[in-house]
Amino acid sequence: MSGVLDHDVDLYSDQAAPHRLNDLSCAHDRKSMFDRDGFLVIGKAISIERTQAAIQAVDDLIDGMVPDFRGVQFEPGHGDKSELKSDARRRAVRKLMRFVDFDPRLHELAYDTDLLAVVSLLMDGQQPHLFQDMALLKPPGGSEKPWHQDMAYFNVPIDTPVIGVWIALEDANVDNGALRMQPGSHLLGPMEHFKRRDWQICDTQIDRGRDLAVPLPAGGALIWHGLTQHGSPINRSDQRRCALQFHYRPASTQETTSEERMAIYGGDVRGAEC
Ligand SMILES: O=C(O)CCC(=O)C(=O)O
Repeated sequence: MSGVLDHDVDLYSDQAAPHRLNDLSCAHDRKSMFDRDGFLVIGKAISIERTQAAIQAVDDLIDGMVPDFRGVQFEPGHGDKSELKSDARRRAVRKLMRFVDFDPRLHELAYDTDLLAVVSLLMDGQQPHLFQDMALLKPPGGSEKPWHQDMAYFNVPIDTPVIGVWIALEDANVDNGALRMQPGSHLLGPMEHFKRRDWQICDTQIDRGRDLAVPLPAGGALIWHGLTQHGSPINRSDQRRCALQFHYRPASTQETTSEERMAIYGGDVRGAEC
């Protein structure tokens, strides 16, 4: 659950990450940077035309143009969602879930061969399998996504090289909720998570002031390791910040259980303080 609750101002820094690769082809000789930092920033991952087509696809799904699609989630508040007119509805949506089989424009981005080649490289040559797709819209006033590790959400063995790919469809900047990353934090291993403002790392466990913001132009991408600590603050601007997020794991991965996952990540389960 995500709420409208505010967060400490110094929980997220505005200092921008220093390294940005031009395009996906540049990632091929930057695996050592990924292994060190736990993420790579790509200035231009997809063309303007494909970016605009993807935004249109997202807005079509929000507008109900695909009748069988049920994956729309709203920000808290906004009253009766069925009463919202198109523009207000687009500005009230928090996320879309599981859309790749409902729109070919989004499907082709998730299975883009240049992107999958980079993902495979970061998995040491294993074959990537897409197992989660989301659009994260962060409208004006949209909620924080507190600090977390994606691995705390997935029932996979702890050493699985899960790779997250986040593609900005609209410009992301420090005011509208660009992602924040803790460089090198994947090397610290799994962190206990707690149900607080969301399923998250305890605020007191965050190394404040060490994190880097990742502003991106539309069409840019951020690619990270499943253990890299990351989050995004509330959108304090009047601009929406729409992004696609895909998660890949090796095709050979054997699923574990929620109990096994909670034994590793479940802070409350173990009676830990937060
Ligand atoms: O897009 C965002 O603001 C947060 C995305 C994220 O960190 C996640 O869903 O794992």
